[in-house]
Amino acid sequence: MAGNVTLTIIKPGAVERNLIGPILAKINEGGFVIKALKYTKLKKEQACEFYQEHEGKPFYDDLTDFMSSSPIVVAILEKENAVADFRKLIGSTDPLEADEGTIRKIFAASKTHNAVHGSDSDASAIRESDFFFSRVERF
Ligand code: DGI
Repeated sequence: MAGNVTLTIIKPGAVERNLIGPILAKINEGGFVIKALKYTKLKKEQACEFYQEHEGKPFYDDLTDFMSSSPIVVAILEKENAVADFRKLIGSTDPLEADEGTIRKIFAASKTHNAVHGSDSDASAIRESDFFFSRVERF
Protein backbone atom coordinates (compact mmCIF):
# COMPACT_ATOMS: atom_id res chain seq x y z
CA MET A 1 0.00 0.00 0.00
CA ALA A 2 1.74 3.20 -1.17
CA GLY A 3 2.20 5.66 1.67
CA ASN A 4 2.09 2.99 4.33
CA VAL A 5 5.33 1.12 3.68
CA THR A 6 9.04 1.79 3.73
CA LEU A 7 12.11 -0.35 3.13
CA THR A 8 14.92 -0.73 5.61
CA ILE A 9 18.32 -2.40 5.46
CA ILE A 10 20.28 -3.37 8.54
CA LYS A 11 23.68 -2.66 7.02
CA PRO A 12 26.97 -4.58 7.15
CA GLY A 13 28.70 -3.61 10.38
CA ALA A 14 25.45 -3.60 12.33
CA VAL A 15 24.85 -7.22 11.32
CA GLU A 16 28.48 -8.08 12.17
CA ARG A 17 28.10 -6.44 15.58
CA ASN A 18 25.07 -8.67 16.37
CA LEU A 19 22.62 -5.76 16.25
CA ILE A 20 19.87 -7.42 14.17
CA GLY A 21 17.79 -8.20 17.28
CA PRO A 22 18.21 -4.83 19.05
CA ILE A 23 17.47 -2.88 15.84
CA LEU A 24 14.37 -4.96 14.98
CA ALA A 25 13.18 -4.41 18.57
CA LYS A 26 13.52 -0.62 18.15
CA ILE A 27 11.62 -0.85 14.85
CA ASN A 28 8.76 -2.72 16.54
CA GLU A 29 8.76 -0.32 19.50
CA GLY A 30 8.43 2.50 16.96
CA GLY A 31 5.12 1.05 15.84
CA PHE A 32 6.27 -0.57 12.59
CA VAL A 33 5.02 -4.00 11.51
CA ILE A 34 7.43 -6.22 9.55
CA LYS A 35 5.72 -7.23 6.29
CA ALA A 36 8.69 -8.99 4.62
CA LEU A 37 12.13 -9.94 5.87
CA LYS A 38 15.31 -11.47 4.46
CA TYR A 39 19.00 -12.07 5.20
CA THR A 40 21.13 -11.65 2.10
CA LYS A 41 24.37 -10.22 0.71
CA LEU A 42 24.73 -7.76 -2.17
CA LYS A 43 27.27 -8.10 -4.96
CA LYS A 44 29.15 -4.86 -5.74
CA GLU A 45 27.15 -4.27 -8.95
CA GLN A 46 23.89 -4.80 -7.06
CA ALA A 47 24.92 -2.23 -4.43
CA CYS A 48 25.76 0.16 -7.30
CA GLU A 49 22.30 -0.39 -8.81
CA PHE A 50 20.55 0.10 -5.47
CA TYR A 51 22.38 3.42 -4.87
CA GLN A 52 22.41 4.54 -8.54
CA GLU A 53 21.07 8.02 -7.60
CA HIS A 54 24.40 8.67 -5.81
CA GLU A 55 26.62 7.63 -8.76
CA GLY A 56 29.40 10.19 -9.24
CA LYS A 57 29.35 11.45 -5.66
CA PRO A 58 32.65 11.27 -3.73
CA PHE A 59 31.34 8.68 -1.25
CA TYR A 60 29.72 6.39 -3.88
CA ASP A 61 32.59 3.89 -4.21
CA ASP A 62 33.12 3.55 -0.43
CA LEU A 63 29.36 3.28 0.09
CA THR A 64 28.87 0.52 -2.48
CA ASP A 65 32.05 -1.33 -1.31
CA PHE A 66 30.71 -1.19 2.24
CA MET A 67 27.17 -2.26 1.33
CA SER A 68 28.52 -5.31 -0.55
CA SER A 69 31.14 -6.22 2.08
CA SER A 70 29.11 -8.63 4.22
CA PRO A 71 25.51 -9.79 4.86
CA ILE A 72 22.57 -7.46 5.40
CA VAL A 73 19.01 -7.82 6.65
CA VAL A 74 16.28 -6.24 4.51
CA ALA A 75 12.68 -5.60 5.56
CA ILE A 76 9.50 -3.99 4.31
CA LEU A 77 7.88 -2.11 7.20
CA GLU A 78 4.27 -1.00 7.46
CA LYS A 79 2.87 1.92 9.42
CA GLU A 80 0.79 4.97 8.60
CA ASN A 81 3.14 7.67 7.23
CA ALA A 82 5.88 5.00 7.10
CA VAL A 83 8.59 6.82 5.10
CA ALA A 84 8.66 10.02 7.17
CA ASP A 85 8.11 8.31 10.52
CA PHE A 86 10.86 5.79 9.87
CA ARG A 87 13.34 8.51 8.90
CA LYS A 88 12.49 10.19 12.20
CA LEU A 89 13.09 6.91 14.06
CA ILE A 90 16.50 6.33 12.44
CA GLY A 91 17.78 9.94 12.69
CA SER A 92 20.20 11.93 10.53
CA THR A 93 22.56 10.25 8.04
CA ASP A 94 25.53 11.26 10.17
CA PRO A 95 25.18 9.75 13.68
CA LEU A 96 26.96 12.79 15.12
CA GLU A 97 23.98 14.88 14.00
CA ALA A 98 21.29 12.32 14.89
CA ASP A 99 18.86 13.04 17.74
CA GLU A 100 19.21 11.19 21.05
CA GLY A 101 17.33 7.89 21.08
CA THR A 102 17.36 7.43 17.29
CA ILE A 103 18.60 4.15 15.83
CA ARG A 104 21.60 5.78 14.17
CA LYS A 105 22.50 7.71 17.32
CA ILE A 106 22.47 4.48 19.32
CA PHE A 107 23.92 2.01 16.81
CA ALA A 108 25.79 3.78 13.97
CA ALA A 109 29.59 3.88 13.86
CA SER A 110 30.03 6.67 11.26
CA LYS A 111 28.33 8.48 8.34
CA THR A 112 29.06 5.58 5.94
CA HIS A 113 28.73 2.83 8.54
CA ASN A 114 25.42 4.21 9.75
CA ALA A 115 23.64 0.98 10.77
CA VAL A 116 20.41 1.29 8.77
CA HIS A 117 18.83 2.46 5.54
CA GLY A 118 15.37 3.99 5.22
CA SER A 119 13.59 4.87 1.95
CA ASP A 120 13.47 8.61 1.20
CA SER A 121 10.06 8.69 -0.57
CA ASP A 122 7.05 6.51 -1.37
CA ALA A 123 8.40 6.02 -4.90
CA SER A 124 11.77 4.86 -3.49
CA ALA A 125 10.00 2.51 -1.07
CA ILE A 126 8.25 0.83 -4.01
CA ARG A 127 11.40 0.68 -6.17
CA GLU A 128 13.49 -0.68 -3.29
CA SER A 129 10.86 -3.25 -2.28
CA ASP A 130 10.72 -4.47 -5.90
CA PHE A 131 14.53 -4.61 -5.93
CA PHE A 132 14.72 -7.02 -2.97
CA PHE A 133 11.44 -8.91 -2.78
CA SER A 134 9.45 -11.02 -5.24
CA ARG A 135 5.66 -10.93 -5.29
CA VAL A 136 5.31 -14.20 -3.36
CA GLU A 137 7.58 -12.87 -0.59
CA ARG A 138 5.04 -10.12 0.17
CA PHE A 139 1.59 -11.00 1.40
O1 DGI B 1 18.90 8.48 3.23
P1 DGI B 1 20.20 8.39 3.99
O2 DGI B 1 20.74 7.00 4.08
O3 DGI B 1 20.16 9.09 5.32
O4 DGI B 1 21.26 9.24 3.15
P2 DGI B 1 21.52 9.35 1.58
O5 DGI B 1 20.45 8.64 0.80
O6 DGI B 1 21.78 10.78 1.27
O7 DGI B 1 22.89 8.57 1.38
C1 DGI B 1 22.93 7.16 1.30
C2 DGI B 1 24.07 6.68 2.14
O8 DGI B 1 25.29 7.18 1.61
C3 DGI B 1 24.07 7.15 3.60
O9 DGI B 1 23.28 6.33 4.41
C4 DGI B 1 25.53 7.12 3.95
C5 DGI B 1 26.21 7.49 2.67
N1 DGI B 1 26.49 8.94 2.61
C6 DGI B 1 25.65 9.95 2.28
N2 DGI B 1 26.25 11.14 2.33
C7 DGI B 1 27.52 10.88 2.71
C8 DGI B 1 27.67 9.49 2.89
N3 DGI B 1 28.83 8.90 3.25
C9 DGI B 1 29.87 9.71 3.46
N4 DGI B 1 31.04 9.16 3.84
N5 DGI B 1 29.81 11.07 3.32
C10 DGI B 1 28.65 11.71 2.94
O10 DGI B 1 28.60 12.94 2.80
